[in-house]
Amino acid sequence: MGLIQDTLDVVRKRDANEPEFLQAVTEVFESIEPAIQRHKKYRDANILLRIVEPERVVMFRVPWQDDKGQFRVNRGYRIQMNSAIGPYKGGLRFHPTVNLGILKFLAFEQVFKNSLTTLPMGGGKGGSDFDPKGRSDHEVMRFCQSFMIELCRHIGADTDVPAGDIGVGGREIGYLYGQYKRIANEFTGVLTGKSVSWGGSLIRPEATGYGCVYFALEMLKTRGDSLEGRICAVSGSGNAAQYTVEKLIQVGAKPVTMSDSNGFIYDKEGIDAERLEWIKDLKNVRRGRIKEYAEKFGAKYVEGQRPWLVDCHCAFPCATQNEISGEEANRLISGGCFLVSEASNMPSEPEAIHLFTNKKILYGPGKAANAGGVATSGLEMTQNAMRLPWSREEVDRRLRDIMATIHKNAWETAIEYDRPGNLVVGANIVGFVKVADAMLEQGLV
Ligand code: NDP
Ligand code: 2IT
Repeated sequence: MGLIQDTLDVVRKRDANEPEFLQAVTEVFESIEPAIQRHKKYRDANILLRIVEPERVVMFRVPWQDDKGQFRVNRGYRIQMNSAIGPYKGGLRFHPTVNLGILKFLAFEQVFKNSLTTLPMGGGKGGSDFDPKGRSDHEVMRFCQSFMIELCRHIGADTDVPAGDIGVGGREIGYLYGQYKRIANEFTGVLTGKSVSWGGSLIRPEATGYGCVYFALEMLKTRGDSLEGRICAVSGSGNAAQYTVEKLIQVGAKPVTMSDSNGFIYDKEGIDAERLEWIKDLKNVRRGRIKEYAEKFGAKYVEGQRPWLVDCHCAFPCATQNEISGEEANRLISGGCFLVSEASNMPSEPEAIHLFTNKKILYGPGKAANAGGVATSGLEMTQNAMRLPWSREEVDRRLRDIMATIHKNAWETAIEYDRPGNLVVGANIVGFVKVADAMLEQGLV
């Protein structure tokens, strides 16, 4: 369609050096074409050109001192993408590959994801090219404190509420929150993913992984199927992966792989609850490498490869963007895979998405399938505002309900726009329409 391609041309020219951002925008714009075609109001208001430009981008210097006393400098960012339906909301990523384009792609995805959750949250993302790997707790603390000295001017419980992402977990959120509190002299819900004893929500650590499995179960329900006895390939071994595996074990599935950036382990007996506890200690406390699992339990370790070589029924990418190529998608399908539920953001390359949708396997795109993390962050904000915590059961029930609603809305919208079963089209249109309508009602924003 002319307008969509014209807008994509503008973005391609303006943001030519941001390939991940262009990839995310192209996927969303091409899949919402039926809605743009059906509703003249979006064309008249040139809403695509407006929604693709961040409301605000902050970039800043983060100076810190390592344990040897050496002066170091990293680059910090916060992308405040869209606040049409609520305060900016989205995680912080600390990883050496972080740059403006990566964070813009993540912030853009976050806008539609947050809209899908049904909660009032705008979209944002931030982070730094700081690499926490191999750094002592003291170094991480000093870095977080320096990062927050600048970030604190731009955030607030009703303005912008960051959380974790790759390289930012409970430890980092603690240091960031402590520094914010010293500077602002107030105890508010300015970050989510906090510890339960000082304002965090039960189930928030579990939420991304649990939610991703709940979403898979919703997809399976449409075929009268379940995860019972299903062999599952999982990538990553961080927060999203650990709780995906935990829920898979609970629902009777058989997770057989996990990975990190060096390689993957294959345990054909299945990773059980006891072995998963060992992995949590390895990754969250000892901060070691997944290879050690193979040495400890006699499983197979494949260096330099991703888990998609393994025959499986279901795949749960939980590591990073572009972690399933077209070739790997082909391999997955020929190995018997009929379901992909994405806990990571944009894990499938465009060729892989085309294959999944053309072959009509059950495919849950990240912004729907991994929305449980940010949705539970929204529930943490609610509890902070009420100053009243909910029980584990209460939060888990709400998370389940939200994941079921996201699936239902995407499923029904795909039918409404003549793309039955296509949750990419369904989810992107649902996410887009709410934000676009809010922007139209708020005037030229
Ligand atoms: P963690 O930092 O806890 O874990 C990340 C995992 O992915 C690690 O095993 C890491 O391996 C691996 N990984 C990271 N980068 C790469 C890379 N470039 N190549 C290969 N492996 C890599 O992060 P999370 O589990 O929180 O995040 C994982 C994914 O889930 C991300 O895409 C994130 O955006 C998404 N997500 C996270 C949510 C959350 O609430 N945390 C919510 C929704 C989505 P290594 O240790 O070797 O780096
Ligand atoms: O990508 C994501 O949705 C997250 N990293 C979680 C964001 C949040 O605000 O909880």
